Amino acid sequence: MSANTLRNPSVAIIGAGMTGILAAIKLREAGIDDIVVLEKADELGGTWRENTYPGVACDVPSHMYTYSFRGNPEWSHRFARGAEIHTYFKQVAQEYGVDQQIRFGEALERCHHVDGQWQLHTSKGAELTVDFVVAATGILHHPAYPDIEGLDRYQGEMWHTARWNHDVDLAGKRVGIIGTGSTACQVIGNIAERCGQLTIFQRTPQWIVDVPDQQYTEKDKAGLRGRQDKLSALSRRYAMALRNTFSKAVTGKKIPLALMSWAAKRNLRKSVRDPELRAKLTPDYPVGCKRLIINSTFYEAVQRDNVLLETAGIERIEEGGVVTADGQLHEVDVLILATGFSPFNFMRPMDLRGRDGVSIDQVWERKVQAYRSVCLPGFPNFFLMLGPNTPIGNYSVIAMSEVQTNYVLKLIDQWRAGKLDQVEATEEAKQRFNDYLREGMGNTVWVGGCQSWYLDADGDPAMWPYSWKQWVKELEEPDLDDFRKAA
Ligand code: NA7
Repeated sequence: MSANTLRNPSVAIIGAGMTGILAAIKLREAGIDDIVVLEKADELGGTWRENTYPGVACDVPSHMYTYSFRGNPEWSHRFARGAEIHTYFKQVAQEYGVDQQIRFGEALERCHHVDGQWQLHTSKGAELTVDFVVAATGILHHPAYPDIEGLDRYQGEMWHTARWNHDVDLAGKRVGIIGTGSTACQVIGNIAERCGQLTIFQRTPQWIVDVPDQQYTEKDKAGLRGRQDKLSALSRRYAMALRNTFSKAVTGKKIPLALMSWAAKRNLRKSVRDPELRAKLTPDYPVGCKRLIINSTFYEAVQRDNVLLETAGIERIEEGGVVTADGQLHEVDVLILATGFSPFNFMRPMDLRGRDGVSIDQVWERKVQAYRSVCLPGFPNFFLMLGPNTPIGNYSVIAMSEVQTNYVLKLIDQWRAGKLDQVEATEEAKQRFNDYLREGMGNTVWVGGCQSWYLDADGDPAMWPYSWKQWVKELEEPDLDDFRKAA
């Protein structure tokens, strides 16, 4: 079939974050321009729009945290700050004309598969009918609020890190922070000096490695301007380094795992002098079991005179502060919830119904699974970006999304060429894929006995247990035998 006889699909993309922008760019490049991007907020940027807490930065090296086709010579540091990443996505969306296709302030509320197409109803009351839907709704999107007795009784200022209240000045205040994940570590490193007193409520200590956060000079940036070749080479170098260290370590390769463990343990030993404090900060699970934290400010902050690391465990919250298991009331003026996200929500809550009216909540009631992270049996012509078991551990989600977008485009090509009307993975293929994932999980560090956001309700990691290379290979070409044949 020649290019001009190809069918031209209409596509709705849900979400204008990193993956939604990417999907729109790539669809347009493929000659598909009947695209609408529905964005519930008034601005694009996803997680980088929502997370504005002090110290917010990406823990993947900045030159790797870009689209492969559009490097950024302007990064200020090896680990880019949230605001500059947000700016980058806005710039790219503008350069590629994608911003024109975004409908801001319009959430997708209903998405039903009817007579071979998707019928959409938005928060503005609009009704749309499209051939394909791409759910680019992000992973770490729904703040998780802790289930602690009395949380609603607290009378001071309180907020989740993803909803930072910039109207409150922390200077001189008694501040409490619940959690010691990547986010908390960044926040603590940034605010400790300003607070009058900072109490960190730690439930579980975390392993941390310190990768120096080099600041890029004007000369560094000038040398990269207009040089996509150099930017790509830099990105490849970081990607290679991460693949050979973190990615191999977490999937159970002995030498990288030993090196990663050594680096984290050495960092703690070298950074924290007081043996009592060091003991409190020492995890009892293997390095990498929870997502390894890359941070160079937390250990210094936690040793300040105005900072207390409280490990007694939270009993309840009262009007004036936090009561720990030893009965002590820690009075605080501000309480910050650095308690992470609910990653298994994906595009929910949304009234999403596939073929035969089956709802996503029914399909995922027992387990959140997909076929190759991208396709859902029962949901034809519907694709997930960064779906379950995308290999998210300490690697660039942008690189992952590019692989997935390429795969999605190849499936859409089948439709365009008239070979498939309904692109739908079979239940059997999904099951086989998930059995294959399960086989690999036993070798990984995520099943090392810790609790983390990687694990689903059954304690199974929603991660990719094999190598990056293997993942790229699996998504290189769709295996059409795994898709339903036309009726
Ligand atoms: P994380 O990594 O999920 O960390 C959440 C933290 O909050 C962690 O220390 C939790 O302790 C703690 N937490 C959660 N609920 C409670 C309750 N009820 N009581 C006490 N402590 C609690 O989220 P982040 O935002 O830091 O990072 C998420 C990802 O963002 C990160 O991996 C990067 O990819 C970017 P726990 O360890 O569960 O005992």
